[in-house]
Amino acid sequence: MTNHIAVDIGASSGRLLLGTVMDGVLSMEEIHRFSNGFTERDGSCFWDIDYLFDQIIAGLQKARARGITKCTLGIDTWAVDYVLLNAEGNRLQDVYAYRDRRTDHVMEEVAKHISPAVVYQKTGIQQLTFNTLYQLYAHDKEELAQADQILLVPDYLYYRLSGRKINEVTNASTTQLLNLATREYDTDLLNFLHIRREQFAELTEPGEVIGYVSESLVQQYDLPECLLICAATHDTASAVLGIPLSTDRTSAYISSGTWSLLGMELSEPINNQQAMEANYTNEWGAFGTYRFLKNIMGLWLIQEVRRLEDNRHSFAELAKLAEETEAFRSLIPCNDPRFLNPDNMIQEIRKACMESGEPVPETTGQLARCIFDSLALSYLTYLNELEILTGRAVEVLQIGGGGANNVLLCQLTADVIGREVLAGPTESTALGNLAVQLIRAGDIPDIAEARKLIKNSTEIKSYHPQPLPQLNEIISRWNHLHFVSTREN
Ligand code: LFR
Repeated sequence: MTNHIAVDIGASSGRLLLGTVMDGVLSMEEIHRFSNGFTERDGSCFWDIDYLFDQIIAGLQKARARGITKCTLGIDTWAVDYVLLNAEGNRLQDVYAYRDRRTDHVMEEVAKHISPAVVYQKTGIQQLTFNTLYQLYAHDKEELAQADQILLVPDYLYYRLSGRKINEVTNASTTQLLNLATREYDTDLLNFLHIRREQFAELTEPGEVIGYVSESLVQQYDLPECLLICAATHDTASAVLGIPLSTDRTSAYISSGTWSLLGMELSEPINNQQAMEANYTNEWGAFGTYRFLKNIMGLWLIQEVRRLEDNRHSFAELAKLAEETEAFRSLIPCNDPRFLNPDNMIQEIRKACMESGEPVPETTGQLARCIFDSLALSYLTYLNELEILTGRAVEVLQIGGGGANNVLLCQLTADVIGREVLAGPTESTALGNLAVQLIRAGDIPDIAEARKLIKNSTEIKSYHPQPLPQLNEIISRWNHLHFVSTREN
């Protein structure tokens, strides 16, 4: 029996999970969990990357203490954020967090020099202020020129463990610098940023072997012998692999965590005018797939409310408070950029309601209810768009990630979209990370088998739509809010 370890680090927490396959069942055990978050310093937002590296080491020490002497290991994290290294392989800067406001108006600035339509035609990536393209444009020019290597966050963590520098493709595609046709970094975009190709590392596919955790680390910290496999290092790429997508019905997915990523797995990208106007993205997936999806603000909204209330309530309590509150009382256009990183999320929600004439949510329950109702309605909007853009009628919506635990949101989603929702697995990201390791190790042949294994090994709950009173009125109220917000942005 082989031990496989998934390092899965999200914007709010990280963990190491141990996966093993026995008698056709993939079981997972958490070995180590830690919190994550960016901190503000002098008005800028940064991740503590050394802390994250130390947590991986701490998790591996725990694995060793349990008697694990050998394992494979894969890493996934959020996307777009980068580390600059000098020629000695040392970091040149603190790692900016993507919600940092230095890119607030950069998209407009870049559009003056290079047309967004050209960028989309080349890359197929949606316009988000925090794409690496815009972050690098906003970066100190001198420092960028000095950088010997540019690695994304998981690439850097692999580098710290093994000494090898790679750019894993599922994550590299979120830079908005990869060309769909050449499947390489786009020369025009690199020239525009004054970046040389050599500043990036070799593009590497999920499943490739990176090497071993260096002997010096193994000795110093008493770690297991650990073979590093290149996972689908973008957490959303792993999450989609880890959702056992239906093979007999047309299904869309939501990877539901800090973000709600709503989309479809495709074998060809869609980068036509219509997709560009709707701002859908074609992120590269493992095994020749594309994640045709939309970023929706997601559980970040409720995470912020919770944080501002000093974490007084658990997420389960917040869902319960919402459930006890009047439904569809206040709605917000939750994908409006104003919610990306406001000074105070609670005030921003209240302000948005005041401005649009919606009743202002006062209590915690009303705030939570407003968030869940608005999210469910935004899923309907983007699901409808997805169907038009792909020309496919979606029969079932599959939700993976922490949001699959939220019974209220799952049922609301089913009710609003009028279709079955399949919720689970909640650990889809770690499962997708492990799936790549299992395929590489030869334990399973391909992703179709991996998904069957995941389906047999995890709990998936079905939600059937229930009639909602006055749904049509609610939808037109929502459509109006959504329309005004998209027109203004
Ligand atoms: C989800 C995610 C999204 C990406 C955002 C920023 O965790 O990776 O896919 O758009 O975070 O990196």
